[in-house]
Amino acid sequence: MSERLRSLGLVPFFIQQLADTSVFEERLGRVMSVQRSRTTVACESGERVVELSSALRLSAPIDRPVVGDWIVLDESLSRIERVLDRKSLFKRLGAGSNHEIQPIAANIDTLFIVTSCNEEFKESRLERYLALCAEAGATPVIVLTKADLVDDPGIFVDRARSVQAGVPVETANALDPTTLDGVRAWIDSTSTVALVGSSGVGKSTLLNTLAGHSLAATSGIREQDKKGRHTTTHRELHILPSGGLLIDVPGMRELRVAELDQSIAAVFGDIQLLAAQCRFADCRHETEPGCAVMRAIQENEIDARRLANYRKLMRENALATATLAEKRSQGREFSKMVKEGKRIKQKKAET
Ligand SMILES: Nc1nc2c(ncn2[C@@H]2O[C@H](COP(=O)(O)OP(=O)(O)OP(=O)(O)O)[C@@H](O)[C@H]2O)c(=O)[nH]1
Ligand SMILES: [Mg+2]
Ligand SMILES: [Zn+2]
Repeated sequence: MSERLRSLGLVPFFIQQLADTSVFEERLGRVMSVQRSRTTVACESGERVVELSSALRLSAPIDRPVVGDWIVLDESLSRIERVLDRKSLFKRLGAGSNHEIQPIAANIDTLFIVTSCNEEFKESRLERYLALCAEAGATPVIVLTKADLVDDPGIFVDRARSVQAGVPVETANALDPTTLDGVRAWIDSTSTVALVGSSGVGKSTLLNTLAGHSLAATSGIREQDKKGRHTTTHRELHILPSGGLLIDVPGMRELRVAELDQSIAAVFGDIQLLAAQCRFADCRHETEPGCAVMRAIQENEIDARRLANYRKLMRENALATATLAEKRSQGREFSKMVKEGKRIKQKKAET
């Protein structure tokens, strides 16, 4: 395997998908960014802007190349012919009225869920990110930035630790490289880390400080509400000079969930465990007698916010999953109708 492709994160999982690697090496590439119709890939011979094959252009968003993907180019090295199977995929339900699963970043090993030691910090948002991370198949790390701006970052560390047992929490002043040893421990020369979190939490700042020079633009947050200015506008994969791959993801306003029942449950293991002790198997943990979850809330073992968010995510997920299923079946019905129409037309032409 070439050194350059290895430093881009190429591992046997992808090579195994190619019948003859010696032919393919110069045609293999990794998607560094996708900006509208402009797709940039890095390959053995350097970076190039490429097109998509017509089949890929017409495919569903989830099947099109996304940042982090490993792809195979055509012989002229100007068009993506194939997207290799992904090791992991961070995705969400498209924002607004676009009811479609939108891929965010592919083939990530670790997800840095970045949040700040200020009003931006919300347990419910972390729970949402963690559920999406579990579904993606990546290892989550909560990174608490702006630890330099509070007297006691320990309060935020405790709050972050309470969100899901076992998830590592690292604190940082994203502007100061001497505070980043904890964060650095999660980065190695061949793995890929994606940075996600609200606008203004310091994702690009962290990237720049880890790199030792400016790779991405950053800008101040609004003082009155600590909100960011959506400085980063597209997702981009960066290679650190010391090795390691970081995907900087713009702050997302909406992070809707769909099709991830089990992954939500994984984040709320404590509630699941209690629910197993409820008297009724279909207990909704509202007013039912013998409800172990409500009892735990009364006894302050879990907080009401956490249960409310669990319910909210499960409800949102069920609704979105049903809508998606309906949309897909309508799509299938429609293509059946088109096929049937064609068949009748052909029959008529024959007679
Ligand atoms: N004091 C302090 N300031 C920080 C820290 N991290 C980020 N900042 C500042 O916060 C502001 C926003 O940082 P960015 O890196 O642009 O935030 P971002 O997460 O990339 O935001 P988007 O690109 O909009 O998603 C900048 O002014 C940074 O200097 C930190 O740990 N400590
Ligand atoms: Mg940014
Ligand atoms: Zn119950």
